[in-house]
Amino acid sequence: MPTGKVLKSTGKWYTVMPEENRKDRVMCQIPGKFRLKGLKQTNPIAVGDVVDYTILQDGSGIIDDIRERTTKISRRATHGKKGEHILVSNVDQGFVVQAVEQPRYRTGFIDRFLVSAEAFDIRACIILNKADLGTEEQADDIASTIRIYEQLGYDIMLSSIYDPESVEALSTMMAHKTSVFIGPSGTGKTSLLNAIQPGLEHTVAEVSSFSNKGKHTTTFAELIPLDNGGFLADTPGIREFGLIHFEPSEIAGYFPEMRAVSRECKFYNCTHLHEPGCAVMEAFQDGLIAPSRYDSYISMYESLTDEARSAGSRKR
Ligand SMILES: Nc1nc2c(ncn2[C@@H]2O[C@H](COP(=O)(O)OP(=O)(O)OP(=O)(O)O)[C@@H](O)[C@H]2O)c(=O)[nH]1
Ligand SMILES: [Mg+2]
Ligand SMILES: [Zn+2]
Repeated sequence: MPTGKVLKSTGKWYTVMPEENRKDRVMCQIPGKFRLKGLKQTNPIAVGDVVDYTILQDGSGIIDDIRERTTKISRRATHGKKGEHILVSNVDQGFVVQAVEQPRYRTGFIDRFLVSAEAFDIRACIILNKADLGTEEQADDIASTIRIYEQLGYDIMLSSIYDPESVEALSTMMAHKTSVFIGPSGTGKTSLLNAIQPGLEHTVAEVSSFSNKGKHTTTFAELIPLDNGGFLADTPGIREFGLIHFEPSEIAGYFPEMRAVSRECKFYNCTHLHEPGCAVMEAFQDGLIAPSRYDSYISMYESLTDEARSAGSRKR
């Protein structure tokens, strides 16, 4: 039975790349049993999945089995649907793509992504794209943002589709690895993909039609085989990275700068929000934790407790 990688899913059809031929594509469908199996997920088969399939007489395929995922990046399902939505599976590294301007980067988005990447055990990198749009007055702000993440051990880089060196640096980081771009609409994910892999010419928004609200240009996640031996998944823009499967008490453990100091808190179940003898709040006051990071922690903690509360009241 042939094995392949799911590159794209458009509802009914899955585009599968056979393991032995990166140039070939087989259009596959899934039998109903997968829909049942994937009850907790809005998508039973995700981009990046490795599947076994059978070729039918008309040349299309039927997916028979799915290999265990080594990693996955999921976020909360949107549009009022329950459960998780797997953005991509079997990835080595996730790039959170933000823009210097249009739309201006938000550290809250970056931090939610980093927490998820820590939890999913995926290497995380941060891209600040559209560096060419940076103004003099922003320079300090950008430099201090870069410093915050570098000190925490994350890779963070400025890029621009008009700066070939930055594109080359990204491409080098992706060689022989599976990577994914995640970020708000309009930050330039597809543009960077097109720059990394010339000849693709995937649709990007026209500069004139692009508003800061973000018009979604990419509508399906797609995994692209790169000439450098890697794979890169382009995904549709998302406004917020919805956290999944977290207890509020777990969050601090996914903030590297809070993880170590929180052991010194007076109370073992310290929330680091108001308790006396809290080592995290002390570190924050001493300037060892960046205000933007502590803000992100509070915001994530509160959104998860709100959620737990409303889930509890639904049950009653
Ligand atoms: N100045 C500048 N503009 C850029 C850069 N990268 C992308 N753009 C522009 O930003 C707009 C949006 O780019 P896209 O690549 O479509 O953005 P996206 O992140 O794929 O958006 P969605 O598919 O909606 O999630 C386009 O008009 C691009 O030309 C850059 O480095 N500098
Ligand atoms: Mg796009
Ligand atoms: Zn504490």
